[in-house]
Amino acid sequence: MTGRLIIASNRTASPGEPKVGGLAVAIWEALSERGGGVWFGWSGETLERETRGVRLFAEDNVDFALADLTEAEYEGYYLGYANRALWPVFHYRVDLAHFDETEFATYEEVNRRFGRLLAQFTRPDDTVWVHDYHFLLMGQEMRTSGWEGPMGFFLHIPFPAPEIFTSLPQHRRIARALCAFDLIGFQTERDRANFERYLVEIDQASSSSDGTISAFGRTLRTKAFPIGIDADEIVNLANSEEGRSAASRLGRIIDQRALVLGVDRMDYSKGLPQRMHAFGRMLDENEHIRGRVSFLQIAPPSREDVDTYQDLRIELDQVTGRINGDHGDLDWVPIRYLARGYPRGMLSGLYRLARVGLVTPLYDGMNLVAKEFVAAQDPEDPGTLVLSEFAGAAEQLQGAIFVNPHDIAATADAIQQGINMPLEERIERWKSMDAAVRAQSIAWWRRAFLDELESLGKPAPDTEVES
Ligand code: ADQ
Repeated sequence: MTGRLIIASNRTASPGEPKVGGLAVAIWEALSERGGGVWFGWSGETLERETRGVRLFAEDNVDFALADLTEAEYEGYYLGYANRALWPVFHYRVDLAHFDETEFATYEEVNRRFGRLLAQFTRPDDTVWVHDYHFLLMGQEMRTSGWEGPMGFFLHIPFPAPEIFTSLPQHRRIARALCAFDLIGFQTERDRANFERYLVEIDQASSSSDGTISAFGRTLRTKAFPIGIDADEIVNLANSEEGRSAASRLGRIIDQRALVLGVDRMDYSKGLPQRMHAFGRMLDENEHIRGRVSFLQIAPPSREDVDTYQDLRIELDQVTGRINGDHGDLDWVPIRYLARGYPRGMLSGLYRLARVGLVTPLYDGMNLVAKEFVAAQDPEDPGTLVLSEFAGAAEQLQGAIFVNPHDIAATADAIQQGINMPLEERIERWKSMDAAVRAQSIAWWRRAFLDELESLGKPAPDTEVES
């Protein structure tokens, strides 16, 4: 392909600043590699009433095109429909979902406005790649604005079973809009199959074994592209001055105790209270382990303007206090819980120090922490990974100790198994996981998606989408 790559994601990297984090680097490299491109998204700024259109910044051969949101848009589109309806439903938490027609109307309006803005930047030979649940309607808006070229979408979060997806009052509207894309990428085969089943069972679509689906008057391809990491980057970070000094700082505090480590955004999908209860239960049941193990949970608060997230913070404070009060001693605090983020170098050093990585989301699209934990290990003395069977990463990391995170007793056993696992078994399991992490890296992910999209060619001109 010769044309430019046009990427749309709700948040972009900051123009002119180092690109930090796997996804930001992957997108940046994809754009740079093409010799030119546009990265379009929300500027991160909210203005009281009027927005300022799109602001352009050039960095090397990439143009950043950033649009503001009004405060009402931020409330209805971002905090509202995206994070109070789509996020919980797509993570199987219909009980936490808040369905509000006016929030959906704002979500639709922002997708429309952003779709039109983005369509202005396209040239006929470009390729468009839209990311994530903030922009589910954008493809259709782009088609309505006249864009006929190749256009793909990648969903970073799970796609739920049709029985759950249909709880969204606007499920059909969303599915129809998604079918405006030529290729939809999912994290796992499980997600892809859920989407296909929804279209076939609810909307009488027809599908074939290669993931091609015909629905709403369009033919599109669906496929799983599990997102990955740059394993060598994590190895270098773990061995960097920053990584080593973080490990030695913590090492001094925990002394000779085995480190159990959790690193997550503070989100109810990550299963944090359940994980702490499981750790408490493991201490209850294993008197000999008390005083010999230390659990560090790093969880910076996110989306603090959404009530459910404030409730989670309160719950975590209580659970940790309770377990530490019950089990702690003069010279031992069982759980260290830090409600703040740390630089990637420090995290990588801590991953390497840990005996057990605890990654137990109740549901998760992929979970890159699981992969980063694996990559950071010392090949001669690797830690073990306790992994939720409901994380997308479970499809690839077969060497993990799998748990159902709702099963507190089984998770407690798994933590204990991780602490006590003999070196030989740890090495064997780690090798298989490291090979999987390296086989489907972040570079593989972006190339695989774009190769697939571009192999589909331009859609026929008569493939209009009904609105
Ligand atoms: P997230 O829900 O944010 O991402 P995850 O994939 O675990 O979840 O983390 C993304 C990145 O944030 C990782 O690189 C990690 O190092 C970093 N991070 C997490 N916790 C941190 C902490 N406490 N301090 C500092 N950094 C931290 C969404 C989906 C996932 C999917 C990703 C990518 O929910 O399922 O894997 O997108 O597609």
